[in-house]
Amino acid sequence: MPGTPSYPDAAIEISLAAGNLLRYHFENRVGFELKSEFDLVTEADRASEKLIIERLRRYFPTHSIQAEEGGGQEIGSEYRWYVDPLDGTTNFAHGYPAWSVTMGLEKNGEMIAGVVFDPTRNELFAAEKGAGAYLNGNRVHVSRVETLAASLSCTGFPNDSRKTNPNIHFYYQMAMETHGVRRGGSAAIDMAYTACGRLDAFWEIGLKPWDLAAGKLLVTEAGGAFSDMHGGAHSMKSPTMLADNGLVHEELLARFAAIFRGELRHPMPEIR
Ligand code: 2AM
Ligand code: CA
Repeated sequence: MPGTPSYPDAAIEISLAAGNLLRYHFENRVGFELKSEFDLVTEADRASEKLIIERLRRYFPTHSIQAEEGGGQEIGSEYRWYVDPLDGTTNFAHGYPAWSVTMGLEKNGEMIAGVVFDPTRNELFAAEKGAGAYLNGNRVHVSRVETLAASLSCTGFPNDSRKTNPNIHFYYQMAMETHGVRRGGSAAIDMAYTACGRLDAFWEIGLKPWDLAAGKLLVTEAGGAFSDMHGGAHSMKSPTMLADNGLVHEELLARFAAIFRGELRHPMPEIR
């Protein structure tokens, strides 16, 4: 179709437009409703998704789309867009400035383009398969930190499974053994930060494909490692994920293996 942008350019153009719409909602404190006990969905999630899907359909009518709020359609294409119209809705709804719009394109099961846009800081992270990862047009790489002890990592807790989520054990152990663990609230931003070296590692249990599709490509194109938390290959169906700079990968997996086995280095201290 004449005037159709390339896949990365389309992802950039559409996420900028959606992000600007989200920023308007954020600044005007548009109200939110409860999806379930802890799951928030705002008018902004839906407005952003509508904008993204309309534009994707216009540019690429034959592509499948999987979007968090359900507006996409699986149409059996070799191309599939994963869309999170607002990643970090809880932060957004509370007025906490750490949220993003993210979208990634898969071809025959392999990520080929991905974007994470943080409208609060005007930071656009973009990656294309084989062409590297970029922040506002400048090439980025993962960090060079070599040990877990010297690392800054990050994790998150999906809203619907917090009571049964084993991740608090990983969070606790890592917080005791490293420079610190952040809990950002937008998995897409956390992976983008791992790609550009602000974080050395990010892991999470229970993410959905739209949360991590773009982040996965960003981290691998920035020279990092991406696997599940046992060190196996990560697929969109994997229940766990680990992204890191590659240098701390083996040490991190060894610590995770010990935590999975219940060998906690720091047992619960007594409260005096
Ligand atoms: P969201 O804001 O788009 O829901 C927390 O690190 C991450 O978990 C966020 O990216 C958040 O994305 C995601 N998340 C929240 N609830 C979730 C759920 N029920 N299932 C999967 N991911 C979820
Ligand atoms: Ca979302």
